[in-house]
This record gives sequence, C-alpha cells and structure tokens, in this order.
Amino acid sequence: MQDFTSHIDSRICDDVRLNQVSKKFLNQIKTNAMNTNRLSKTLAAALNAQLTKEAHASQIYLSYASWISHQGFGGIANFLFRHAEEERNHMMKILEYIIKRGAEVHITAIPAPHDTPASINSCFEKIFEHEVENTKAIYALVKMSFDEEDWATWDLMQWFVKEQTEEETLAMTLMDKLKIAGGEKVSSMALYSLDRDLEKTPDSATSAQDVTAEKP
Ligand code: OFO
Repeated sequence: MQDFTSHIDSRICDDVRLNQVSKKFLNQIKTNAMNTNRLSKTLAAALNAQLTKEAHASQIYLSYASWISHQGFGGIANFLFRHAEEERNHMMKILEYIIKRGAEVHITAIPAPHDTPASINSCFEKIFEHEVENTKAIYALVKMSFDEEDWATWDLMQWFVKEQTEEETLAMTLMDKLKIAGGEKVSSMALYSLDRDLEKTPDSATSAQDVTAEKP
C-alpha cells in the first residue's frame, strides 16, 4: 500500500512538473511569436461591432419572415428567409476578414429583433429604415479605414457599400410595389399577387453602377 501511494505521489509530481514545463514552453512560444495582427484596435472593435450588426439584421429578417409566414404569405416569407441568410453571410464575410488580418473575433449577444410589425406595409418600411441605418454604419467604417489608410479594410468596405445600395433599392422596390397596390389599404387580391411575385424575385437588385449600355 505504501509503495502504491508513493508511486501515485511521484506520478502526480511528474504531471505537475510536466505541466509547468509545457506552460513555460507555451509562454516562450507566445513571446517569441511574431505579432501578425494587422488591424488597429479601433478598426478591429468597429469590425466586430459590424459583425454583430449583420447578425442582428439577419434576426430582423428572420422575425419578419416568420411573422409574415404566419399570416399565410409564403412567397414574401420565403423572400425574407433568403434574405436572413444573406445577412448571415455578411456576418461571416466580416468574421473571416478579421481572422485573415490576424485580429481577434468577439462573438457577443445579438440585440433582439424589432417588435412585430402592425402590417405588411409597416414591415417593408421598417426593413427599409433598417437598411439605411446599416448603410450609415458601413459608411463610418469606410471613413475609419480611409483615415487610418488601411486599404484592405477600405477595399472590403467597398463591397459592403455596393451591397447596401442594392439592398436599399430592393427594400424601396418592396415599399413602392405595396404603395401602388394601396399601401395600408392594400387588397387581399393585390397581396396575393405580390406574394406570388416575391416568391420568384431575385435576391439582389441591380444597382446603378452595374448598369451598362449592353446590360441596361
Ligand atoms: Fe448586410 O446588408 Fe443589409 O443590412
């Protein structure tokens, strides 16, 4: 018994020693490792915040899509569900970029989506407002990267600027379609055909800068 106890004791001592050695070794690696982060603290924080904003946008589309689906409009809901996925892709685009630049990603809580809209008309208006708000956040990032002369981030943000223009256009088109169909007073018949239209509507709108003489 005595032997067994001292054997265990010596194993524990070995483990502790091994642990200390590996900790020392890891710390050594850390201090010797080159700092590969190429994002400033400010930009990394702003990009992380934008990443959460994109996740929030996705939640907003998800909640509206679910609400509309519950009203029986599967086509509009499908369109919004697809868009929720697009917003999630935006989040991933920023997340991958932060990693690529050697900075740290911080995943935080996502704010709750907006309240349930009072009508489809107000739902489309809220989507538009949200897109415009997100565009402002993207513009702030463009300015920050410009001021810091971080051209890689600036370049990434150009993609987002273009994307936001498309999304605002798309949201505006939704509002216009509904306005023509009667706005708050839209008839069930008009909603029925809008529902069918949106089922097939492409996920992105053509923005002005993409239009050419050959492809008007
Ligand atoms: Fe992420 O594009 Fe809209 O919000």
